[in-house]
This record gives sequence, structure tokens and C-alpha cells, in this order.
Amino acid sequence: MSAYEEFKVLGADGSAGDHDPGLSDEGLLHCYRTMLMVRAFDDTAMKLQRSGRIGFSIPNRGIEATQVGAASALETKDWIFPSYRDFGMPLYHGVKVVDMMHNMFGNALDTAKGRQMPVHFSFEDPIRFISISSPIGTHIPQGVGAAHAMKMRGEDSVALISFGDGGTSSLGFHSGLNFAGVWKSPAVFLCQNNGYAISMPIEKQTASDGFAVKGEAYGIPGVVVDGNDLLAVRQVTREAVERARAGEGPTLIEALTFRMGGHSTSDDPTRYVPEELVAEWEEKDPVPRFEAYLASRGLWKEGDRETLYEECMAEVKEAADVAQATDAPSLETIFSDVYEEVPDHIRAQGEAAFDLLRRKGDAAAGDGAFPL
Ligand SMILES: Cc1ncc(C[n+]2csc(CCOP(=O)(O)OP(=O)(O)O)c2C)c(N)n1
Repeated sequence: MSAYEEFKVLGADGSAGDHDPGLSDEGLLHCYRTMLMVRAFDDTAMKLQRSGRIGFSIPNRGIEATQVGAASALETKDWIFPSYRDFGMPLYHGVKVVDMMHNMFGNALDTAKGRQMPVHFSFEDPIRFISISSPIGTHIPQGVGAAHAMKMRGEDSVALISFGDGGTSSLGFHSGLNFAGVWKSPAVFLCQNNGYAISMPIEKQTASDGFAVKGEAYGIPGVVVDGNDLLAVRQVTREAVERARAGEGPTLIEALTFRMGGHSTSDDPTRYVPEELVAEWEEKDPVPRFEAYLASRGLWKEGDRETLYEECMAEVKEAADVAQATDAPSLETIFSDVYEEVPDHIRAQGEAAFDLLRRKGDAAAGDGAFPL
């Protein structure tokens, strides 16, 4: 259901007509490898959670082309205000797997120093990837504010703001899109319509004709794209980024895709997703679809997926071992990074905590004791 026609580049057989992806062979292979890396990271995270090594993860299977296609349209001067299901965006831009793993373990090398949940990545370099927000939609006005600030400063960076179909029901969606529409902020809104918001199907999420059409109310053009077609997502995002950089304002992209796994490691999708629907989307898996395209350009052959996936797996496993062996954040990080000068009452609390640690030691996980 959508008021707009779905934009596609790739046929099921990998044909792309005379479409110019604007990427070298190496660039295309980088997109492919990134999708497989997302898959390897995802598969490993699930095992780490099931074996009790980490507390939580968020499945990405099925939506890799949306993430990687959109990320590939950005430059490193741009900003990403991500959804929690966007592993492919930092990976595409060169964030190291081990740095993502440090967050999954919440250790001392995690950029958030263990203060965030697993999967809530934040990176400054090589791209500005703003900390994921658990509360749905709160990052939409934040991203618009950042985009507006860039415009006021005369910078030509844009903000990609990514969220799910459920995110469109948040207050932040309304205030963010309204502001961006009025002020022509350099923002690109990426609504990843993956069928469900946890167990809520899209039919119950909105009574409107899809999600892209909602842009009209804010004076923002909407576009619908096949989210499992990496080149199509890349193309529409490039056009939206170009508009934003040229001062022509925001675009609302709706990428049609499907979450092939559960909502999170705490979910059982077999309770609410019909088997036939999963089978239907298995046929549209973005990875084989892109492989067919690469093969048509002589860049892929049978067996390459297995070889590359094994390589990605080896890198992810090593990263997990390194992250697990890294120390937890030290106690003083509870008191740092908030105030430039720590106020006396906070300093006193810190000193009491350090004293307790010295006298009684740290509480070990699982011993049932808390030193207070
Ligand atoms: C304000 C708020 N309400 C409810 C939740 C609980 N919650 C977490 S994820 C989620 C579903 C969001 O779905 P969607 O935006 O479609 O993203 P998807 O998980 O499908 O990628 C909900 C309701 C929350 N985190 N924040």
C-alpha cells in the first residue's frame, strides 16, 4: 500500500539496465562486504546473547541493503541520527568491528564507557554517528536541530535521520518534520518500513496510504523505494542529499523492506509474523539480489559469499574476544564527563564510593551482593 510508485533499479536477475551506480568495482564490492559483515555481526551477537556473554542485541537480517545503500550516499562530513537497527551505516564508513563490539560489552573502550545499552553505538570518527536513542523518535527533532545548525553555520553537511515505521507515530516525527519543512533544513528522513514495530503490523500503525505520503502535510517531498535494492536506495538517498546540500530542503524516503528476525533478542516473532510472509520476503533477500548484479558485472561467482562470510565471521569473533577481555569501565567514569568542574556534593559521593570500593571491593556479577 502506497500512494507513490516504488522506485527500483535491480531486477530479480540482477539486471540494472543502463543505471550508473556512481561507484567503482571496488566500491560495489565494499557495499557487498559490508552487508555480509552486518550479517556476521548480527549472527554473532545473537550467539553472544544466547550464551550469556552480552545482554542484548537487535537483529538486522533482511534490511542490510537499506542501511548500506543509504550510508553510501553520505560523505564523512555528514551526520547520522540512526535507528537502533543500522549496523551497516557505521561499518560502511569504516568504523571498526571491534569498536562496535566494545559497545556490545559496555567495556572501558566503549565510546559511551558502558553507559548505554548494547547496540547503542556512537562514533565521531570517521563519520558522525550520533548515539542511538532508545525512546522511539526522540532523535528526529535532535537531527533536525543539528541540520538546522549546520545551515546557520554555512556548512554543507546534511543529517540523515533514520527510523522505523513505528517511529512515524512519535511526537518527534511531527515536530521534526514540521520544523524541517518550514525551515528547509538539510535533513534526509529515512523511514525504514520493515513491516512491524515489535509485534504491531503497519496496518495498525497508520491509516494513511503508506508513510512517504505523510511528508506532504509538512511540505516535504516523499519517495518510496525498494529497500532490498541497494542501488535504488543509494540513488534516492543521493538525490535527497543533493537537494539538502543545495538548500532545497528535506526529503522523506520510505524504504520498503522486511525484518527477517525478531525485534530484539528478547522477542519471538513466530508468535505474530505469518510464516508465508517470511517465506515471501526470503525470496527478496537483498544479499542474493545484489550478488546477481555483481555477477552480471563479472564481480561475483558461486562460493564467494561463503568465503567472504567466513572472513567476516573470523573478524567478528576476534573482535568479540578482544572486547570481552577488555576491562569494565572504572568506577570514576560514573562521575566524569558531566561537569567541567565536579560540584562538591558529587565529589563527596564519588569519594564515598571509592572508599567503599577500597574497603569492600567491587561486587562481582552474579554473587548476589551489592556493596551498599
Ligand atoms: C517512546 C517509546 N515508546 C515505546 C518504546 C518501545 N519500543 C521499542 S522499539 C519499538 C518499535 C519501534 O518500531 P519501528 O519504529 O517500526 O522500528 P523497528 O523496530 O521496526 O526497526 C517500541 C514500540 C520505546 N522504545 N520508546
